[in-house]
Order: sequence, then structure tokens, then C-alpha cells
Amino acid sequence: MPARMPLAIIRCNVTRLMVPMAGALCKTLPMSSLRRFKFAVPFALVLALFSPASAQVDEEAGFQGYLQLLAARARSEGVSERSIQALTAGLAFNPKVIRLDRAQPGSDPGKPPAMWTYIRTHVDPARIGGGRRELASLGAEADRIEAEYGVPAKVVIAIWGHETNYGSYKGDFDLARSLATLAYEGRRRELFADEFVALLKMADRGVPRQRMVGSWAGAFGNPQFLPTVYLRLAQDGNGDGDIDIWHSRSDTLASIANYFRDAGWRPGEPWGVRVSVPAGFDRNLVSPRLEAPSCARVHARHSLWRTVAEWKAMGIQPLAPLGDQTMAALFEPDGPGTGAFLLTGNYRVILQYNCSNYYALSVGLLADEIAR
Ligand SMILES: [Ca+2]
Repeated sequence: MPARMPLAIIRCNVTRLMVPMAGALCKTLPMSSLRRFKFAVPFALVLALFSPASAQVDEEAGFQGYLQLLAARARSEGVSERSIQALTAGLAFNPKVIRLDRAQPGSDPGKPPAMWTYIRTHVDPARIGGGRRELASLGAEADRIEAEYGVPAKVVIAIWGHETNYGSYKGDFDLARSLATLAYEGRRRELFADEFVALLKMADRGVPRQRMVGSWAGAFGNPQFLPTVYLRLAQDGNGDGDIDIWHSRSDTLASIANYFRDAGWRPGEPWGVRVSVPAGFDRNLVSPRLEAPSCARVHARHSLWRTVAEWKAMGIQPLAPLGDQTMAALFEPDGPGTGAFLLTGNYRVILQYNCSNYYALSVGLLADEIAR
């Protein structure tokens, strides 16, 4: 989940509330990596189709050999022998992780559900109520988060609500086993090898082995960070000397807020606002003309960017305050006449957390409901 790189589709949530559409489940991966590994099928897995018993033996042997390569790489990057031993000794290939990876909806997009159908199930009374309770019980800490990071607590809480339903499901897969298995399988080897080595570095920083559990795809804790993101951005929000995004609410919220600050969240600006669109509005005038360098399908749903003053001159009327000089894009989630928004650069920050319009719009709307 490297922020601000060309984004595509990795980083899978543990939530079952996903939509059958590439990009909705997963987080950031360079498109070039996806293309490179799209057709890579390990020899051992081909064998498994014909000779299950012997292939399992070959696969485990291959995996153990590959683990040694990962260990050597970690060693060359300064990881301690103690951490390498702690995370590789006795580690076995996990076929369940590969089955889950191949069963991802992204591999067979089908017809995505209507955006509002998705919103209704994700910005529901339970999640809104949960967010409001968290915000209320934070008290002055909500203001401290906003003052320190420039990100509203309601947005940070909405991310937490979407990722793990406020910590109620964080996944119990062994991260070392999942990441090493996914790296060995090879479809996105570079990404997962990097994440495995980063996990070893987390051990060097003192994260206990038994705490290293998460989703099958290697994201973990309340905010579902990957190891590289943890190393770069996780925060000790409560100042106890331990960065525990699995159990500490303060560490979790500070870490998400830090991610957003790092990704360029602009303080004082909404993620977007609802707008009215006049009858007969010519959408061809503002339809995008270039393909975005990353996450193209997501960005293709947005119009050209214009100032709010320019939108107003075209008859688009914001239904909540939005500064005239703010740059914004028009987004009609289910097409003309189904509700419309002007999105700001802060919406794109939410997309950096998880590049899906379903995700970003429901996070934005949940945040607004939490604070209502
Ligand atoms: Ca802490």
C-alpha cells in the first residue's frame, strides 16, 4: 500500500461487505507490477493440477527454498538474525491464502452493483451509530487529532469503521505466513517480498511475533495497514512508547490521520459536497479526455477539474459551503439524475487509502453522518 504511487488493486480488506469490482477490495499496487505478473503461474502450481500429492511436496520444498532467499535479502538490509529466525522458523506454505487470492471478485468483474445500493449497506445505522459513539467518547482527543494532523476526527473514524467495523474484525491470519506465501506464489512477488521484509523490520522494532496477525492478504490491525505503511506512518498516539494499531484506539486514529496528512489532506476543506445539476446540462463539456496514469477506471468516472466558481457559472449549485476557488470534479455515482457531487482533492486522498469510488464515497458520506 505505498501511498502516492500509481495505484491499482491490491490490499484486500477482511470485511465481507465488498462489491464484485476490481479496485473495491484492494489497495495500491503499481499497474506495471500487475501487468508484469498477470500471467505468471508458478510451475509448482501447474504440477498441482496433475499430481496433487507430489506437487504438495514440491511446493513446500520450493517454498522453503524461497524463504531462504527472503531471509538473505532481509539480512542484506540489516534485519537481525533473531527476527529472521522468529518469523521464518517452521513457516509453511499456506494454500488457503492462494485460494482466497484467486477467488477475489476482481478477477471476474461482472456487473458492479449500483453505487447507492452499496452506500446503503455501508453507511447504515449500525456503522453511523458506532462512529458517533467513538467520536463522542473521544472527547478532547478528537480536537487534538485534528489540531496535530489537520484531518477531522470524523474522517479518521469513518476509515476505521470501513476497514474493520471499529476493530470488530481484524483478521487472524499469521502475517509472516500469508506474505511469504503470496510472494512465493509470484503473481505480485515484488510487492509481497517487500512487505515480508518490512514485517521482519517491524519485529526488529519490537513488535511481538504473536501480535503479527491480520487479513489473509497481509493487512493488519484496526486501520489494515501493510508492513511498509506501518514502518513509515504508524504513530504512538497515546505516548506509551508502543505503536499498537491492533489494540490501541489512540494509536490507530493517530496512524490513520498521519496517513492522510502524508497523502496531502488539505485542512478545512470537505471531501466533497452534494450539488444540484440543471436540466439539460451538457456533460460532454466536462467529460475527462485523458486516461489517469493510475487507477484509471476509478478516475474515469470523474469529470474534468474546474473551480467551484466555474461550476456555478455552468449552473452546478453546491448544497453545502465550498469555496469558489476550490478545484473540484463533478461525480454522478449512478449517472445523470441520480444524485451528484463536487469532489475536492481530499476525495483523492481517500482514494489513496483504497482506490475505489465505492469506498471513497461511502467513507465521505459516513464521516458526514458521524458528525451530523
Ligand atoms: Ca501507543
